[in-house]
Amino acid sequence: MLRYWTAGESHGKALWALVDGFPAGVAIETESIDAELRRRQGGYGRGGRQRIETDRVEIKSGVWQGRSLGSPVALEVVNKDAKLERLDDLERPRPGHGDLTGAIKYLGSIRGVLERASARETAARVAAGALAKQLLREFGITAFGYTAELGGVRVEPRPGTLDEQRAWRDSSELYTLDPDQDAALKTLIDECGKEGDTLGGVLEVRVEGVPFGLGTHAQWDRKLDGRIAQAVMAVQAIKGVEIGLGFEAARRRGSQVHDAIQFDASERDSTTLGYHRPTNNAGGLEAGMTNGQPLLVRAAKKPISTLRKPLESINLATKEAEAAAYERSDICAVPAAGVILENVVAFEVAAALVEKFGGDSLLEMQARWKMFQELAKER
Ligand code: EPS
Repeated sequence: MLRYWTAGESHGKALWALVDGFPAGVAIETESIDAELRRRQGGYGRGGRQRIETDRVEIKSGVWQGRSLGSPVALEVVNKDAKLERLDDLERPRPGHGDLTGAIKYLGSIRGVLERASARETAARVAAGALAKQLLREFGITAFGYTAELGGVRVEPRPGTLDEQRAWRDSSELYTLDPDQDAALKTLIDECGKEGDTLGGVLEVRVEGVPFGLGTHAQWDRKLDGRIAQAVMAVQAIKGVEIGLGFEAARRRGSQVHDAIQFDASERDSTTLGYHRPTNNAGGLEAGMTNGQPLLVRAAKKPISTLRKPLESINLATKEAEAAAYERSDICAVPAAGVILENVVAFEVAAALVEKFGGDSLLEMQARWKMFQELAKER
C-alpha cells in the first residue's frame, strides 16, 4: 500500500513527507522534485514569502545510489523563514481560515492552528507527488495540471499536443494553456490587490497513459474517483471537485453523457487495449475504475482568506467586533494550486497502480502489468 503523511508548520524548521510502500528499483532524481517545488512557488500573484524561500527537497531515507529501496522515503523541505518560536499569537480570527474553529476545537491558540492549516504544507505534498511521478514515468503515465479559470475568467485551452500544451503552460505566468491571456489576468490580479482583496479559480488535471483497471467498483473506499476526490478536496482552499463532465452531466440526457464503446484490434496499445471512446465525458473513470481513457479532474479553489483589507471579525480576548488580522499573504495562489493538484492526483494514481500491479519492486510491477495486458486480450 503506497501512502504518505506530512508534518511541519509553516514557520517551523521544515516540512516533511513520509512516503511508505514505494516500490524498490525506481530511479529517483532530486531535480525533478525540485522542479515541481519551484513551480509551486511561482505564478503571478504570490506574496513575499516566495521571495524568501527557495524550496528544495532533501531525501533523507529510502533511496540508495539513485534508486528506491522499498523502504520508507523521508522527504524534507527546509523553511528558510523558520521563526515559529518568535511569533506571537493572533487574537482576531480570519474568516475562511481555520483560526476560529481550530482555536475552539483545540482549546488553544490561533497560531497553533494557522501554522499547520497554511497552504505552505502543500510543499510536502508536492514533494511526495513528484516522487510518485517517478514511478508513473516508468509506465508512461503523465499528470498535467493547469489553470482553467481565474477570478471568474475562463481560459480555454489552445488545442495542441501534450508537449505543446506543456510548453504554453510553462510560459504562462498564470499556468494557463493560453499565455496570450496573461496580460489581462495580471491586470485583474493587480486591481484586486490594490483593493486589498484576493482571487480564486478553477484548476484542471489530466492524467494520460493510465491503464485499464486501477481502482475498483467492489468497495466504496477503494473506488479511485472517491480517492482522487478526497485527495483534491483535502488541499487547502479547495471547495469543489468534478470528474469528467462533473456537474454538467446532471444537466444532460444519458445519450449526451455516456461515452460510446468502439473497438479496433489494430490499435491495441497498453493503455486502451484497442477500445476507443469517441468522447471522454466520464473523465476516465467508470464505477470507480480507470477505463483506459485519460483522467480528467477539475477543482474549484476559493480566494485566499487572508485579506489585506480585512473582513469583520471578533477579538477573541474581548469579544468585541474588530477587523480580522492580516499577515503577509498572496493575492492569488491559483497557479500554485494547479501544481499541487497535479501532484496529489499523481500520488493517488501511483497508489492505485501499486495496488493493482503489486508493490515490492518496479520489475515485478512491470512484469505483472505485461501479464495483465496479455490476459486482458483474451477478454
Ligand atoms: C505559503 C506560505 C505562507 C503564505 C501562504 C502559502 O507563507 P507566510 O504565511 O509566511 O506568508 O504565503 O499561506 C496561505 C495561503 C495560508 O492560507 O496560510 C506557501 O508557501 O504556499
